[in-house]
Amino acid sequence: MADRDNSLAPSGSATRTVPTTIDVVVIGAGFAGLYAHHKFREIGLSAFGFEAAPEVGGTWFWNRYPGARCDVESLDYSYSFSQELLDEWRWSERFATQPEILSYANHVADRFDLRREIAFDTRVIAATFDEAANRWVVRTDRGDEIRSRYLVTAVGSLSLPKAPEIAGLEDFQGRWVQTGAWPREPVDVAGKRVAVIGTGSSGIQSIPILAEQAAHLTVFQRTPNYSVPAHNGPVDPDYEAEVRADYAEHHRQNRRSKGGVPSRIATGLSAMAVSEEERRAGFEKAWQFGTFSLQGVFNDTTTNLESNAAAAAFVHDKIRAVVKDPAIAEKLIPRSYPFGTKRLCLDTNFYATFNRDDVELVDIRQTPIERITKGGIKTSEREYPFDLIVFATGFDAVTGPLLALNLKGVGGRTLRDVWKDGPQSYLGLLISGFPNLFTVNGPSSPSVLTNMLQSIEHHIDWIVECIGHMEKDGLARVEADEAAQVAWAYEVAKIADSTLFTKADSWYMGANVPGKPRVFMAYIGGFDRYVDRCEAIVQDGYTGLRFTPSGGTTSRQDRAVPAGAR
Ligand code: N01
Repeated sequence: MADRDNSLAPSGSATRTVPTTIDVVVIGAGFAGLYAHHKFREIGLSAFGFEAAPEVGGTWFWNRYPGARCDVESLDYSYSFSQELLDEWRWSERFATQPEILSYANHVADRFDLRREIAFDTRVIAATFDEAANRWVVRTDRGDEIRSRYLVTAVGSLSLPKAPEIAGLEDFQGRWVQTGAWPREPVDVAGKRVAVIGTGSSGIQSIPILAEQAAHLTVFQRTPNYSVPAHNGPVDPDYEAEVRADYAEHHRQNRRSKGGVPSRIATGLSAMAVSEEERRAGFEKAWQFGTFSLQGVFNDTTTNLESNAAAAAFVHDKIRAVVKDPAIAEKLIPRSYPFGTKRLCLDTNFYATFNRDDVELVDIRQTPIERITKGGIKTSEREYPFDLIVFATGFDAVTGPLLALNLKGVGGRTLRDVWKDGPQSYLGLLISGFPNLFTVNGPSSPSVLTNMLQSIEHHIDWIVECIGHMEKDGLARVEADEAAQVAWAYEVAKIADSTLFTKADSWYMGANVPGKPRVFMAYIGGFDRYVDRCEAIVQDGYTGLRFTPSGGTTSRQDRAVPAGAR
């Protein structure tokens, strides 16, 4: 949901030719959508894409709030499919900023000439499977209707911002914005009284920058988060040279890791198997190194309560050491869930920002927000005046963007209905009852627990291989076998339950959206194991998938390549 100053008007003047039939419709032109277009072109299938934003970039188009940057190192958060692309692109910082990542997405779109098959400023509002013809019928908010043999959703996992859930917003006479749909034109913060609601990654990244610009900043915190210093800076030239010397090996190691990026400092030991001194030294090394290594320096931090408590206590001490006012430090210390079970944040000066005289922290568990008023925010304690309210309140993650597509499968069943008790999917790639639909980074794939660029490339490669197999063997239809899907869901849940992750009220669990089923939405068995599993399924002749041979319905016309759009 965009803020009211942020509506991106359709660029109606642009030339826009949407074909009526196509091999593949790809929804979304972020990193997944772009790569999908490149791959489908490679195997000679026609593809057409829709993108709600006016340009490519997906999450990196929308999340342009101050301080937005990636929390995966730039050298890893890059496509690996093209050696030329790797050779020609240079990242300036260890963790790239949103503008730099958006330029990268634009560079890729230009370099591989990907825009001509994408209609921008166009949102898919519904897609229905026509069983008789084995076609998806896709409709958009601009009145397009297109029929395709395959439908690929590349809609992102964190792309549907949660609506602000606080009463009275319509009365507010100042300005309000959301981090997840930040306006393109500059938002005037200088000299303003600013509120930030939310202290997840988006809040934690933006708060230090907003504090520098605003006259006064008030942070409304519901649940404190664990954050580690990013130690950002220029890309280390020695490390870059090492990676570039053998990029294929670097990429191979990424795929063989648990999260799509191997830890460079993991000990492989339980935190409880070493002395207290060694444990502290391990945590300290991870703290100084940055990235998510505090979670992985010992191998049981998110599975063993004792090890977890040791990591938590280490961060608690760090917070106390940075934040000068002990009462504020105690408010910032997370206690209500195990360390790392809500997504760990990487920050630059987050905790130190609370040492500023012009920054205030309001614990809304102690003094809840009652409503937004004409002039600001009223808690149970008092009313705070504001010129600008920033909602850093997160997303309807993973399932939200898929449900928003209004998908209708076999027998006219809607995805919303099929998923009313939680998402069901085979490998996060296919859904029983929704033939020829492929979901990139769908629920029950490793997705949000990994370096997304790795997961994206892996999923698109797998999908394109599967579709290539269907083309070669004249198969008209594929869907997940229901029993295989149930077995996969069981396995995913069993692994999640063996960790501490299910103990937190996190967005991974759907707990941040009122009424959302409580299900751990990602495969946490490791990216390496997941990749192996996907490969084994292919080797075994696509176990768990049901194919239907072509009844000769594919016509030449259906396969025609469209005249380019835009
Ligand atoms: O969202 P979040 P986010 N009233 O859900 C609070 C990725 N990401 O946009 O914890 C008051 O984490 C909520 O409180 P609580 C990354 O994967 C990556 O920050 O629900 N408060 C929480 O504090 C990340 O995990 C990058 O009690 C409300 C905050 O708002 C994911 O996106 C950068 C509220 C929301 O935190 C989401 O991060 C940014 C309400 N009604 C994001 N509703 C990088 O790559 C929610 N909150 C660096």
